[in-house]
Amino acid sequence: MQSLGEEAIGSAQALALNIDDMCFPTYRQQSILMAREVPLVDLICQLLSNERDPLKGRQLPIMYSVRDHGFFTISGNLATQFVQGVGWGMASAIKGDTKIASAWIGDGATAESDFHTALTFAHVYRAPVILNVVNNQWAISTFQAIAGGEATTFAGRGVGCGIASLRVDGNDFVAVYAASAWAAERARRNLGPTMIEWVTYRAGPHSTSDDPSKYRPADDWSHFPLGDPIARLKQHLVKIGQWSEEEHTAVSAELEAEVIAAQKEAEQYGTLAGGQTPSAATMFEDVYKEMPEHLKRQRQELGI
Ligand SMILES: Cc1ncc(C[n+]2csc(CCOP(=O)(O)OP(=O)(O)O)c2C)c(N)n1
Ligand SMILES: [Mg+2]
Repeated sequence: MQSLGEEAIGSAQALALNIDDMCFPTYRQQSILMAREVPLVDLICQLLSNERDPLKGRQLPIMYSVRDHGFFTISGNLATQFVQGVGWGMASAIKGDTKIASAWIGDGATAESDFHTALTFAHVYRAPVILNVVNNQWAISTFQAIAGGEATTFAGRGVGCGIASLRVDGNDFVAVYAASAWAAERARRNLGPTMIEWVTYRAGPHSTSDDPSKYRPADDWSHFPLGDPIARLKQHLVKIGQWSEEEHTAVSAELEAEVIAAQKEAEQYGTLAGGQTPSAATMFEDVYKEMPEHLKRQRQELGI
């Protein structure tokens, strides 16, 4: 799963949050991990399911889980993030804490009942949560209008539930930061939840098993009026004199080298073909606090 075309959303919101605020992301907000400086090597080791995979081969490759960076386990079950994020926010408020939650959902997944349940609970209990709806126009091959995004906006559903709601250009990094900071401040001051519909475009395929040319014109993204978030941020910074073409080229090369070096390092701990996977003994660990007798016996039978 990629975030091509949607990079600004997760990364700018992460900068507007405190490090101990809890994010309940979908697979499209991997940029939160990068903004929170989770080592790329760890992420790549999970992609390779190798001996340093932090989740020991128990999760799908991109379904990260980084508790100490406030990144709740990505779940393949869509919309669960909304109810979990609202519940976490309610718990934080009940404890008298000032930590807030940031919950994420896609346009398609708003059709799940969890979305509506989360809105009701967020409103009724004034949960300190940012309810992010990423409207990237597509739910695999299904256009967002099928989930109701044209008859009314997704943000409009929050208004119907009595929740302060915004519809924001998700490809404008600065706007994402500003709207997120406003919503975070409201949540922290106990003024209640905020819903934000981020309007963006899923520029890449849904996943590596998807071929978008089967259901949309190949050049569709180039016609999207909100453009490319990275190019726009660059243009803005150059215009206000905070950045230059030369700096951009240099940093792009630096980052590319960083990614390649991280990949090389991760591959030393095993590749998909290399067979350096977590030992079979690890499948008995981390399930029970004290390993029950029958599991100890099974482990002995395997001789590991
Ligand atoms: C509850 C549930 N229903 C269906 C699926 C299958 N599924 C996986 S991704 C996806 C499309 C989701 O689209 P959207 O919510 O717009 O998110 P996006 O992929 O665009 O970020 C579907 C239907 C699932 N994983 N979970
Ligand atoms: Mg979508």
